[in-house]
Amino acid sequence: MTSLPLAAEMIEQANSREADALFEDYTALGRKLARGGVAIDAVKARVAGFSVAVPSWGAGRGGTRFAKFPIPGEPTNIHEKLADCAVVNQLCRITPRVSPHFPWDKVSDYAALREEAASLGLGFDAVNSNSFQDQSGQALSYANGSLSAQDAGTRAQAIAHNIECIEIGEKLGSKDLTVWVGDGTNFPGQQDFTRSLERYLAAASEIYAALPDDWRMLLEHKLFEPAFYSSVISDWGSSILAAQELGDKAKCLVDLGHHAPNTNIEQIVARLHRFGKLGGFHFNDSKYGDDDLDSGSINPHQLFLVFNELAEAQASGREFRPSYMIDQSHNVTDPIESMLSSAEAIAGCFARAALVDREGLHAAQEANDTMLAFQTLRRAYTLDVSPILAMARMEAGGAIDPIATYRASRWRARKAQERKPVGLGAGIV
Ligand code: PSV
Ligand code: MN
Repeated sequence: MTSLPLAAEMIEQANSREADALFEDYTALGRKLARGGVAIDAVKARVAGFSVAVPSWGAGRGGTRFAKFPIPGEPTNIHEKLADCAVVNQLCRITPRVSPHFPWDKVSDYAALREEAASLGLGFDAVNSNSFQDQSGQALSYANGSLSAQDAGTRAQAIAHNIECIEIGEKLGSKDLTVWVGDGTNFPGQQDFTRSLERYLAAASEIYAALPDDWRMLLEHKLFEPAFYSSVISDWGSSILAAQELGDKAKCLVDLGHHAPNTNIEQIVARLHRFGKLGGFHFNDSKYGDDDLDSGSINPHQLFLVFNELAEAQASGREFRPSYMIDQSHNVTDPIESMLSSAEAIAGCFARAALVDREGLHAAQEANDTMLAFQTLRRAYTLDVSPILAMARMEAGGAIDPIATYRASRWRARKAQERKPVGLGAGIV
């Protein structure tokens, strides 16, 4: 039986105060879109079908590698994280899956965890392995790498951990394993580029061999950090080459914060899709590096352009099955509010991309009418689609104004009475 964390009446009450204004705004936007031959209800139906997973680790106040500033009522384990993710989904209705990270989210009974999630209206998305950090009691250290480590025993340990993640994921109903390794070097000469990649490929192929038929292995590239001179899977080039070598079930995952500043990420999206290797996303935003800021908070235009390429990809007729996840670390906000804000930004870009006059865009491109092509994108980008998102949310039982309704629920203050305080320290979990 489903038992959602917030009282439905509280959401309905909050909505009743906003509903008239929403209907007015929705009607006005509907008229505007109709002038261009677009039916607003059709766009709303597409938005209603859109979803993005939230990361279990995103439910906590992460931190930078320097410090973290916990808040009272923060979740301290996977059960409390699920409850917070359920609050997010109950309010925004587009985050029905949680992406867990192991061993951070380890429990003794995964069937029970799956049931617990289902009772909160949640399922599980990709499982994430962690061979970028040592755990207490771990036999061998990842200080010198994991899947690409020189030491065969360390590689075997990292392989076994990834296979265990697949086994856990099967119990949770996941279908993807996301593999990000922090492997790389801090000094020129520290490791041989080719030999370390060879070791990574051999180890990754052992994990790949353990994938069930209907699973995918998502390879997440990252330019730097924790390794600051070279990373083994540093960019989409290394990622796609590794995915091609591993096989069909290996795809590439694009974390928006894992590129050099000003990289044309939307073009990478188009390339990966063209070669059948676009596996998924970790949405977040950044100004400098892997800042893990809230989606759309720094560069909403880039997020729109990524979704524009996704809309092109979907229309292309080629296989299109990217998995969407948020990957953020909240240092100074309530994580629930940040996830609500990000989910809205992501869905907003999805909606705007759906509103691009694609035929008009293609015609302008064919005619070399640069300004018209640009303006076709611009027209969609500058639309305020918030009435469409709010209407879809309300109709699904969510909140017209998710953050205001969350604040009115006093969820965090209530949890502060029940949950153990989170310790100080550094790091994202
Ligand atoms: C690495 O920076 C990363 O983006 C990977 O997705 C990790 O698994 C995640 O952050 C959480 O640490
Ligand atoms: Mn990531």
